[in-house]
Amino acid sequence: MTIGVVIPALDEESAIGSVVGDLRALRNADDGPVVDDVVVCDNGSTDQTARRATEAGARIVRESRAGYGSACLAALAALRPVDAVLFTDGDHAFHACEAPRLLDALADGADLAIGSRTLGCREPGALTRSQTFGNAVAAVLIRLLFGQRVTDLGPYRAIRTPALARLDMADPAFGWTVEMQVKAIQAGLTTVEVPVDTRARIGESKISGTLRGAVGAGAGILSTIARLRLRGPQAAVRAPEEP
Ligand SMILES: Nc1nc2c(ncn2[C@@H]2O[C@H](COP(=O)(O)OP(=O)(O)O)[C@@H](O)[C@H]2O)c(=O)[nH]1
Ligand SMILES: [Mg+2]
Repeated sequence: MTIGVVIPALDEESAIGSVVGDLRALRNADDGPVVDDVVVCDNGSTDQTARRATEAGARIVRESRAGYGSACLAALAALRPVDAVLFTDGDHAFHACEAPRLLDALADGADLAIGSRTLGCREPGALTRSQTFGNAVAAVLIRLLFGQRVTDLGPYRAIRTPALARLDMADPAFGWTVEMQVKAIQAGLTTVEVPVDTRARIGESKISGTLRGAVGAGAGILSTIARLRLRGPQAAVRAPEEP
């Protein structure tokens, strides 16, 4: 399987070099690279994020529309053709060495492998209270409204490219992660959770560590869940492509 990596990054100059470098350094059993392409989407960083990412071996795209989902969409559009996409954050919260476990889950037949932070070990400070609370609420809602047990909306995840194409991802902001999970349920895709460990991030949180970010993320997640429930499965996903 060829693998492309998507990393949304906003002012992550102190972390992004290690994030990209660690992914680029991963080797499979044949000593070949595990990841074939790494695209960092920078939308509006005022620091050296783009330069550090490029030096470490990533390609950069810039997106003028702010937001986590916009950044992911722009990076996806720039990615070379690959069999599967790995999403990770640019803040050093996740361990690159755990990426092969997410990718193995795809090789074993899953369409979508979500890295669950609640099933893994968390360093002190790795998850804020608002993240833990928001995840718990979202997990209950997904179980009640869509009938699937989930433990996390973790952003560290891998998905097969044809499955991703079916989901017609669109959320420009913080609803992105839950949109993917809920649409995957609606499309009847096979989703598995893989425990991942979480470190305390390098640098300042842009989302859950600020009041504005936490409220925005909470509202974005809840409104996405409500919207997808109201629209129903037919409207939410594309039919599989003809072979
Ligand atoms: N491109 C882009 N990246 C963002 C934006 N907001 C957050 N990020 C990135 O998304 C990832 C997760 O954000 P983070 O601040 O760690 O959120 P937290 O883990 O909820 O505290 C990091 O790589 C951020 O740099 C945004 O508006 N645009
Ligand atoms: Mg983070």
